[in-house]
Amino acid sequence: MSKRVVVLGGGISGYGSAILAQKEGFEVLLSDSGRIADMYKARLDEWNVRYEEGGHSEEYILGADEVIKSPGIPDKAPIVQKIRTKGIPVISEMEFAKRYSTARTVCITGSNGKTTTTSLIYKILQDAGVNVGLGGNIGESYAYQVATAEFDWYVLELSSFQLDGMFDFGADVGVLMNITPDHLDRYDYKFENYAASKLRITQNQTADDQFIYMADDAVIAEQMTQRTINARRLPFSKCDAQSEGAWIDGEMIRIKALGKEFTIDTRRMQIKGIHNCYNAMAAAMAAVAVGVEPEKIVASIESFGGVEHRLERAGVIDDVEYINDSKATNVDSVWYALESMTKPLVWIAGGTDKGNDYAPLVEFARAKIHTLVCMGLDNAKLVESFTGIIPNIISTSSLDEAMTAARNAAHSGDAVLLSPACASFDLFKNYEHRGEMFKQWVANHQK
Ligand code: UMA
Ligand code: ADP
Repeated sequence: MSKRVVVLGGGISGYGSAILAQKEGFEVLLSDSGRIADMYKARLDEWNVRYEEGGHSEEYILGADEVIKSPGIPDKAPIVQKIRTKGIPVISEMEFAKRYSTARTVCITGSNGKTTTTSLIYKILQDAGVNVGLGGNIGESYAYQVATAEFDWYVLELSSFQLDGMFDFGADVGVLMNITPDHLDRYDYKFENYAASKLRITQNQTADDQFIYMADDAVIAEQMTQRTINARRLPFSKCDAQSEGAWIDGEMIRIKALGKEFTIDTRRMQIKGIHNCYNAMAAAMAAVAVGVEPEKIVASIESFGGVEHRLERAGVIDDVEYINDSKATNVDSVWYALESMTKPLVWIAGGTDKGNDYAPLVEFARAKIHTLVCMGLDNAKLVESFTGIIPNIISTSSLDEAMTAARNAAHSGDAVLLSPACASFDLFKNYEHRGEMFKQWVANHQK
């Protein structure tokens, strides 16, 4: 009798896992408590995968040998609790798919900068002609690609939710960008649990692997003292010259890793701000680890234009620049946005608060922002946090209202920055929708 594999969740993670499980000859059921998108159903049908929607058939599921859980389904979900009580192993798409792939992996995690760094590494490898796939918390399902494509390398963006379901997976090249508070609702509101989840990026790494990490991050440093790191360490830092690693020296990034030494002129990079220097340092070292030549790495980094909704230039109206940073959904990402700004600012922020502490932003707010436009259904916390710090605070409850207020408050030579520090679910479907609406408004008001 073949092993019974149940896939929980029929989104992009689940449909790919179910198809791979079917291909590998398991008895498969994909079970979704809600609706499965038609696009995924069509592919499941193509592969004759059995699926159910609108509920989980408990009895069948509790007879599974292994469960592949989609990352968005919390451990608190009743079905997951029952599965765990029965002692059935629960793994993630990444753990499952890696078993059937011989491709090597560059895996990127962290609280902020994952998508930018993952995209940059992918671009460098593609530009260099490496046969590389992209997956994880970005793009197409990794498991679906393992079932249908042949790559030599994968660049995988990993969320903590995916890492939590990874046990035997070992990254050939692991990258840890930073650890700052986020998603605490999934970690019993314990920051140490979330931090420990991120450090799973190092598990099963051997001396032949590389671990690239941010050396300026105190939480990472502390976590590293608590576990054995077998991989070769390649730290990156904004200030410390490393015996092996990457650091910033004036306008130059210096890389000294795995026998290669080279520099990147930050003035030639299109992505701006210290955070993007961190992203470039991490990406450059990951590419060295894959075997790309330094000149190619430098050229690809210089031509990288960044990712949509991350400090993206949306346009200019009346000599005021509009910048879309809708993906900044936590305080740390806004800190880096403000750090990188050189013009006087009108700052649009707000949305669904995730328990934010705005104290780290106070100094930049005082120095750089003359107007805060709060955009959300409940703006009380933002207003309270910045009263007496930002001279002009305006409360609004729609994008149109917020944009009009921002435009009226901005002077020639200023910038209007949407960098919300909050999730978007009060007024928008998601952060992409918020960013699109912002850009649309700017486009509609440009002459
Ligand atoms: N569902 C159940 N039972 C439940 C709860 C939900 O069956 O009890 C079903 C829903 O009805 C839905 C499906 O589960 O059909 C959704 O699963 P999912 O939330 O895991 O979403 P996917 O579409 O499979 O996408 C997931 C990641 N989503 C989350 O972690 C929330 C994607 O990351 C990831 O790209 C994808 O797997 C591939 O691995 C997105 C994300 O927002 C980009 N990530 C978070 C972030 O970046 O902050 C972590
Ligand atoms: P993630 O995938 O981890 O959410 P993104 O690359 O999508 O990361 O960036 C999310 C937000 O964080 C954006 O507002 C971006 O400008 C900011 N950001 C990008 N890189 C970093 C970094 N290294 N440190 C802090 N913030 C960053």
